[in-house]
Amino acid sequence: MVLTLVPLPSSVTADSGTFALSPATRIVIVDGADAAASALSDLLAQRAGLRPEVTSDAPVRGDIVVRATGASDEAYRLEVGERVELIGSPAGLFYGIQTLRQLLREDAGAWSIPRVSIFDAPRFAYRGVMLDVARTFFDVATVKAFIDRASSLKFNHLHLHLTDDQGWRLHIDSRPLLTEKASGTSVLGRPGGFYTKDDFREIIAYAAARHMVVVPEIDLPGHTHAIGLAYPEIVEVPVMNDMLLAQSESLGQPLPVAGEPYQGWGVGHSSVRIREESTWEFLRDVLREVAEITPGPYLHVGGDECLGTPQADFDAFVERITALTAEVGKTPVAWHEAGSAVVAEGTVGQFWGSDIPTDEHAEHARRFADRGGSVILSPSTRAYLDMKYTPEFPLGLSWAAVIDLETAYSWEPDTIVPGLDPSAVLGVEGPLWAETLETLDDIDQLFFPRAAALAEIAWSPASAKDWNSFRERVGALGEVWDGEGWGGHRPAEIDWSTP
Ligand code: TNX
Repeated sequence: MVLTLVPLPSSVTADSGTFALSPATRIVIVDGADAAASALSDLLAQRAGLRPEVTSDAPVRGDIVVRATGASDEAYRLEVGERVELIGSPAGLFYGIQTLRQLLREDAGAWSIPRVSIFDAPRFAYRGVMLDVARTFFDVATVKAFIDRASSLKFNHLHLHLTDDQGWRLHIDSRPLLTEKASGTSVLGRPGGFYTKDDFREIIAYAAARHMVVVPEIDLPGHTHAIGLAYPEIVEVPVMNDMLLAQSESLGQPLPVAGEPYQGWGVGHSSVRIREESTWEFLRDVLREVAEITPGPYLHVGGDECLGTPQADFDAFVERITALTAEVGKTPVAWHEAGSAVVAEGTVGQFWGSDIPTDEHAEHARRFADRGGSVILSPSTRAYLDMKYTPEFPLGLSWAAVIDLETAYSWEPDTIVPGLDPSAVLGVEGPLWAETLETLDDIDQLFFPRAAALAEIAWSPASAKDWNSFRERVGALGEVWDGEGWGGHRPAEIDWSTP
């Protein structure tokens, strides 16, 4: 029998037989595993129509026991036999429940779980996905739905790309014009929007309950056209580049005009005024407020695609903005270009070059490790969730690559950047840029099943990676995702019928 698990656990043994669920099945809480018990009860209600009694009585045969260890790691143990025993830290119990979500099976109206013995813990500490809410604004409900999907695959960081040329999406009390004047539109005439601080706190709490840490990004010093709609005195006039002009021409998209909302998707034309002290007053206010409402350790400050910015200005900016981020109490994260500068000690670099990097990209990525930081791998030719699956796929872009499922699966984070010590690899992240996305269904189309490939790279031991095994296991997950009401693409290279 194929165990339909993605990501594959670090150790799993399948026994014969099943554990049958029935209206008499109880959930027994041991040592304060209340949150896990209620998450499990919700899962069984939603998927199997059962509402098990939750109790702290002594467990008996036929019960599902959830036991909290109080550890702070992400490991869990799951034994399914005459009863079910799930043991772990709070995060571990949550991941054990995601494993159960994938194991639950229905046969002629009866629900069961195959007998298994699992010990599981992740390979990487940082397992991220990114949603671009700047190019297309997605409301709180959609972000929560995205968190549901990502956390089910054991991702533990949600990077929100909150600002870009097309819009500013988070309210800042000290700079109220940002959301008043610079959030009204998205790319290509789509509606805009923004999160109030309460909205943002709601997203953070929803993510935290699913063991995901929110990483807010304020993209600087480029990708800042929208700031000019609110505070024109701190941004430069747009600087055109050949790629932008060619793209605008071939796609029939508008070019940026200072002081007007930008609705094209070409990049590299905007910058804040790097040498103005009023810019730094603005940045201090913004970063302080973002840090204040962000419980997680990271604050992403961008650094990508500053095509019109002189190198010396860019480097000076990066040095100062990463220092400022540390000053407001957060670990800075920046796209790998920022490695050209002397980043603050401990800054995390996010590599988005090709899986066969140019010497310059690799050099920039290594600089973060030289400064005591680490690197998140998001090679755009493998991990970008916004690339098309096939040249004809209706959604997504293809500037980096066309990424079918096998391409998304078949890469190894430790060896992407030559000369980078594997101990400096913090983890991986799949960015989902939103130039071509309008709805949750569009998000699902690009997310499922490729995010499952990335999840296995992020979580499972490198030695367990096997395309044929993955292919079989992911095929069986189509039914699970359907059962959750999650859509997605079902590429023909996979057999989606249940074994
Ligand atoms: C490159 S990746 C970008 C984004 C675009 C994306 C589209 C990176 C750091 N910058 O501005 O949205 O390509 O795939």
